[in-house]
Amino acid sequence: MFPLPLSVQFDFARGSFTPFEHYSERRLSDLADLFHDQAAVRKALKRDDPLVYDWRAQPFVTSESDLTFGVTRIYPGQVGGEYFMTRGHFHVQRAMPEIYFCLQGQGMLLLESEAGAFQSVAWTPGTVSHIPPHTAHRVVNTGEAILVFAAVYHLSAGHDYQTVAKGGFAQIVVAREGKAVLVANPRRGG
Ligand code: M6P
Ligand code: ZN
Repeated sequence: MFPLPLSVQFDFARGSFTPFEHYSERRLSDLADLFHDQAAVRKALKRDDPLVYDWRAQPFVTSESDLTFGVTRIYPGQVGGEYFMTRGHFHVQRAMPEIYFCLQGQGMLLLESEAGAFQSVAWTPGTVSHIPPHTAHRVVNTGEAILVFAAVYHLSAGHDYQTVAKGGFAQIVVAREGKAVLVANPRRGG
């Protein structure tokens, strides 16, 4: 017997797939601590609490090494000039890698190793990025439309949000004269 399901179906028009076992969403209030301009976050939250991103995941479970397929959709938007983004995480199992595949939109993948080496990768539809072991990863939507990306990772990898939450990534992505630029993260000091 093969384990079920063997496949899910991605719908390119909707930027989503079925069936899926998990669905979650993150609003600005869930992510308030992520953004560098806390006054801008408070001001924005007085108006409304926009959806920043949602994701769906389908674990493919066997009796051995299991993979999860996920699709994350980041809505366009900014707060304090900083673009909407995922929370970002290390894997609890630090040696576990991941593949991200940009399906729609424009964005940036931020990578930072445990040793503090930082790198950014510009994304357009079709970019496939490898997230190496021991590397924190975050995706930023720098476009004016939704950014959709697929992820494949080990089910047992786990999400460690605490390490990133302490100071964020080395650089943040902000809008300057309508363009996305990377600047040093003021919360990291130095
Ligand atoms: C991708 C995967 C998931 C992750 C999701 C949202 O689909 O990396 O594991 O949960 O994006 O990103 P984050 O957990 O960093 O908010
Ligand atoms: Zn991950």
